[in-house]
Amino acid sequence: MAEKKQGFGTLACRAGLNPCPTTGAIATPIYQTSNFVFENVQDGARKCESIDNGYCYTRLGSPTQSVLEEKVALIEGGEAALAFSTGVAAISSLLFSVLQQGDHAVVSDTCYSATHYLFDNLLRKFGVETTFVDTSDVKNVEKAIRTNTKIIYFETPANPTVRLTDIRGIAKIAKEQNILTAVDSTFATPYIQRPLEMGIDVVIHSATKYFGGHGDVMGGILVGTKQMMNTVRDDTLKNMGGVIGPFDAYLIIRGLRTLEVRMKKICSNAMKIARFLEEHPKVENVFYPGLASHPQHELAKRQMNDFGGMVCFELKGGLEAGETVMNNLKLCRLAVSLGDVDTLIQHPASMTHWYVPREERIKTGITDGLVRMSVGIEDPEDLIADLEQAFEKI
Ligand code: LCS
Repeated sequence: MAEKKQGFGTLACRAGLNPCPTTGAIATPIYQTSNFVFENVQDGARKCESIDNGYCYTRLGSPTQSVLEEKVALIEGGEAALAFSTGVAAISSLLFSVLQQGDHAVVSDTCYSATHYLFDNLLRKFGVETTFVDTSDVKNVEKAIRTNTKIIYFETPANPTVRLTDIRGIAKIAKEQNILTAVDSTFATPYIQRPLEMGIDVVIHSATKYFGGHGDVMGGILVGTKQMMNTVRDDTLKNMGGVIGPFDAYLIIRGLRTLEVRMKKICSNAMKIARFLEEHPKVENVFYPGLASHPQHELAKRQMNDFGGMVCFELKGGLEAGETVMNNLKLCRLAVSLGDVDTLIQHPASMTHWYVPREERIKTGITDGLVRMSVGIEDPEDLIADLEQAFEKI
C-alpha cells in the first residue's frame, strides 16, 4: 500500500530531521568546524574529490548544511537543494554556473535590485545579454526569446509590487524550446507555491526571509535536480565560496520547523490589513494578490495556496503622505528585508530599489509613493491601530 503523503505542516516540522544516532540529540547538531580529519591519505583524496564520499572542508559542505539541504528539498518537492550564505550568493552562483559568454537571458523587469544588477551589470561584463520584460504577460517572454536564450528568470510574486507571473505558462514555452527556467519564490515560500511541480527547473529562496523567519540570519537556497545541484556545488559554490556557515544553517532549519504556523498567521494578517487599506479614504491603491481588485487574482488562486504576507499601497497624498505614515508608525518597524515575525515597512523607491533607474522603476509600478509592508505575526488589530494613528498624522 502506498504511504499516505504527509501534510505540509508535518513536512515543515519534521522532514529531514533525525535524532543523532550516537547521542540521541533531537535538535540538529551544529558542526562548528572548518575541516574534518581523514583516516588516511586515500580517504582524504576521496573526500576532497566529492562530498558524496564524506566531508572534507566546510566550504565544500558541512553536516549541518546537508540537513538543511535535505529538509528544503523535501519541503519544496525537489530532488536536491544547495544552501548558500545569502540569497544573492545562491542567485549569482546559479547564474555564473549555468551561463556563459554569448548566452541570452529573459528576466522579469520587476525583481530584487541585486538580481537586476547581476543581470544588468555583472553578467553583461562577461558577455551575457539580458532582455528585461513584463513577465506578467507570457507573450512578452515568448517575443523576447532568441536562438541563444539560455534561461528565463523571474520572481512571483515579484519584489516589491507583488506582480505575478504565470508559472505553468512560462514552464510550457521554455520546455518547448529547451530553455532553463528559474523562479525566485521567496515571497511565496513552499507553503504557498510549489514551482517545481508546475514544471520549473530551479527554485530560489532568500532563506534570510520566511525560512529563517526571525530576522536573525542570512541564507540562500537553490532547489532542483541532483545533477544541477552537484554541478553548481562543484562549480561556483566551491570556487566562488558563498557557502552557508553551520550555525546559520541551524537557525534556518529551526525557522523552517514553524514555517506553516507562521505563514498561516502572516497570510491571515495580511488579508485583514489589505482589506483595511482598501477601505481607507486616504489610500489610493492597494496591491495584494488576495484582493479581488488585484489584476491577477484569478492567477493567484490557480497557482498559490494562499496569498502571502507582502502588501503594497500608495496614499492619496503620494510620497509626502507615505513619508508621514512611515515616520509615525510605532509598532511596525521601518526596515528593509521581509518575512520576519515582526511587521516591517519600507519605501522601495529610496530603499530596496533605489538602484533601479527612476524611469524603469516607475514603468514597472515602483512609483515614488509606493510603500511596502511585510506583515508579521502580531495581532492584526494592533497593526491596524498603528496604521490608523499614523494615517491621522497626514
Ligand atoms: N530574492 C528576493 C525576492 C529578495 O527579496 C531578496 C532580498 C533576495 C533575493 C536576496 O536575498 P539576500 O541575499 O538578501 O538573502 N530582498 C530584500 C528586500 O526586499 N529588502 O532587503 C533585502
